[in-house]
Amino acid sequence: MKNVLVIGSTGQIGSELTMKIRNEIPGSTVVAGYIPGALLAVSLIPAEIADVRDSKALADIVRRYKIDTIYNLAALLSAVAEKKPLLAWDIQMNGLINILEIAKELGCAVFTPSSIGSFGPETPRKGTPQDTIQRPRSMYGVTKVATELLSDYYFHKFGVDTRSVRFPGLISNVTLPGGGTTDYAVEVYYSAVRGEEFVCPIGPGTYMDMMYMPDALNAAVAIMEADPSKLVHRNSFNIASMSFEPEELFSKIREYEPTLRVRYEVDPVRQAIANSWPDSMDDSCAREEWGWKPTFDLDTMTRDMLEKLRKRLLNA
Ligand code: AKB
Repeated sequence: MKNVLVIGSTGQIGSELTMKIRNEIPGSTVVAGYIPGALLAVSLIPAEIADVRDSKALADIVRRYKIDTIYNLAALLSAVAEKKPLLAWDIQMNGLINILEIAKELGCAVFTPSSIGSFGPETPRKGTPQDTIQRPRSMYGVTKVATELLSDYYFHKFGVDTRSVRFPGLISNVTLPGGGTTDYAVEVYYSAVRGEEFVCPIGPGTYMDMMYMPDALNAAVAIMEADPSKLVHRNSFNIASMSFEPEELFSKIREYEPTLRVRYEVDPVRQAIANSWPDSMDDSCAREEWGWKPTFDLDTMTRDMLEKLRKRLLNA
């Protein structure tokens, strides 16, 4: 990776990934792709408007900056994709095929994340295997399975270097997610630090895989840097670090913020999606094929989240 384009650079993953690659990959140029109207931090420059649906403009950026690796992070998350399924399809699928065509023509590697959302109710819930039933019932999930298949198709058919991981719910203290099923696990930390009551849209007992952002960013970089001769799989690898249900998360936060108050107001759309997702994935293929290893668990993540948010939100 030398000249990298991050599409969706103002989003939850993109805002941190852009800086990480710049800081950690020596000699890299990272172009921050954003859509008009997005709030662009000055630190993200060089930046270019990069709408995945505008393939001519994208190809122009790739040519001008001699891009060799594209991180395609443009997506509507699961709950919002249920409300706008056609827009989700347009961004996730038409956008992806534009990127893959450009990659084929101009010789780029492509990372397009998949998700626990690519699984469905028939998938084994515990220890979800790498290769298993993927029959999601949400539009987000449908686009994620299609993303995996299309990315593998471009690899096998045209030799495009596509690779990716299935992200769990991502928890970060920097940029808030928007419209996901797992967002509650981020938002509750903000409520805890602000001393506000948290209204939880996901019911007690609902387990989902979750991950702290630093581990997710490590995975996104490591998979693209991995030795291709060791990769049996490509699109996409299960990666896991922790799985919890809301009460376990709240008890952990209360160890450090004892006054956290929570009330449940279950959102039927998010709950139905969460019920169809795995409880915990088996990530042994990622560990074996490219050395994946998470560094945060629920306790270390909670301490770090609270410390960073107290500093940022309360100056404490
Ligand atoms: C969502 O909840 O939609 C995302 C995901 C798990 O892919 N965070």
